[in-house]
Amino acid sequence: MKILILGMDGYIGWSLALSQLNFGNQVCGIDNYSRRKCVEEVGSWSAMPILPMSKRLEILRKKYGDKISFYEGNLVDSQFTNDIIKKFKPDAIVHLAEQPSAPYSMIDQQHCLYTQNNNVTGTLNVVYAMRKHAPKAHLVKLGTMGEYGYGNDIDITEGFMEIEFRGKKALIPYPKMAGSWYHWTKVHDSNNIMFACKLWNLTSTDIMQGIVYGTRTDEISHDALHTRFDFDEVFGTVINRFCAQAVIDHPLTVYGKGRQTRGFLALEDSIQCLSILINNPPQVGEYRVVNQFDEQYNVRELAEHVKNVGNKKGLDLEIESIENPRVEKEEHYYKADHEKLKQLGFKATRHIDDQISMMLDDLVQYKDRILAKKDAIVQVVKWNDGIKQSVVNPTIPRKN
Ligand code: USQ
Repeated sequence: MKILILGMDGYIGWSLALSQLNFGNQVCGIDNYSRRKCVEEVGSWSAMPILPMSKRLEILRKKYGDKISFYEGNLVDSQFTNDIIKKFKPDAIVHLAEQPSAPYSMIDQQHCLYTQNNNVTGTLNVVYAMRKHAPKAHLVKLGTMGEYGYGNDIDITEGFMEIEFRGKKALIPYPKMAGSWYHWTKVHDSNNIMFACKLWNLTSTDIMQGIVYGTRTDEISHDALHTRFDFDEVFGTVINRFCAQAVIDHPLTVYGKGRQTRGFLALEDSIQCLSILINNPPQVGEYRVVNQFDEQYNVRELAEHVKNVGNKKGLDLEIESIENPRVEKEEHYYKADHEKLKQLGFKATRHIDDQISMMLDDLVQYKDRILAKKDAIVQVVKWNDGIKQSVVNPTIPRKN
């Protein structure tokens, strides 16, 4: 198969490229290196050094020859997006090329606008280019579990739900109640892709993915193949941050009560899910939604896992509850379906404690690099500048 990976230089994009090449597929990657630049902007870097793309490609070409190609460019440039899709004629387009950080989108108006424009315009350019040059391709789009929001009083279904209203039944998209400007971009993308499928008979899988963690996949067999690993306040995600904090004896930073519950997935298993979806496209013209995560934990439980695994390695770790810089529920009901991938054959292969153990072993080798950017660990992005929250959700009308 011909697989176009949008965002090949990223955490998941690079790991996916290695795996798809290993399967014998032809891979074309694109990236504008915005992740490297944005992480630098917030004063950090990847804990494990990653090679520049030119060197990454040298390594891949030695093993896979012309099965790998790469173009630097930006999806917001519609000409570029058109040209790539026209030239490569992909069977599947895996779209990972978005600004992925909620805190980054919350820094200020400029960062909000950048995130919204980059993500929404980029995706619209992709569907327009598909319509023109690859209408039969399968768009595998990375959305997020955060599109549904956290703190729903009812279970979360996979994309659509049945309702009965005033005596009639209907299947409707599950309500979206995202919690950051970034998460809202994914909602806008979902709506736009659903509409494009209806309008032009395009085929897409929209993946509501949970939080991915880990330092490696099976294909990352030596240091030169490392994927990036962020631990700063803005781009690092919670388990990865806790592991990086652990190896430098920094207290594990639990925001608020720490009862925020999320779905989690090891990097290796995220790649497994993407491969399953690529190999099992939906019907032509279908807009399919899958919830992609393995297990759910709250943030405090995760900190306990990292602490316990760390203790066994002789690390004396402290869990610190700090003021929550975000506007989010710190305790809530959470139950989300995640059956479709299992029906397609997904089986989790990684246990969280084994992964944490491996991450600690990997990261300890780069302790000096994490220490060098220690200041970037502390949270400074405040989501609402301290504006007090109303007890009643202001977006829901009060009853008189
Ligand atoms: N948190 C802490 N301490 C920290 C960092 C985070 O308690 O040091 C808490 C946050 O307050 C939040 C939870 O951990 O309640 C998750 O935060 P996160 O930074 O790990 O993840 P999030 O901002 O939700 O975003 C990440 C990815 C995003 C993806 C999303 C999936 O950056 O691209 O869409 O996870 S999900 O969370 O399911 O929406």
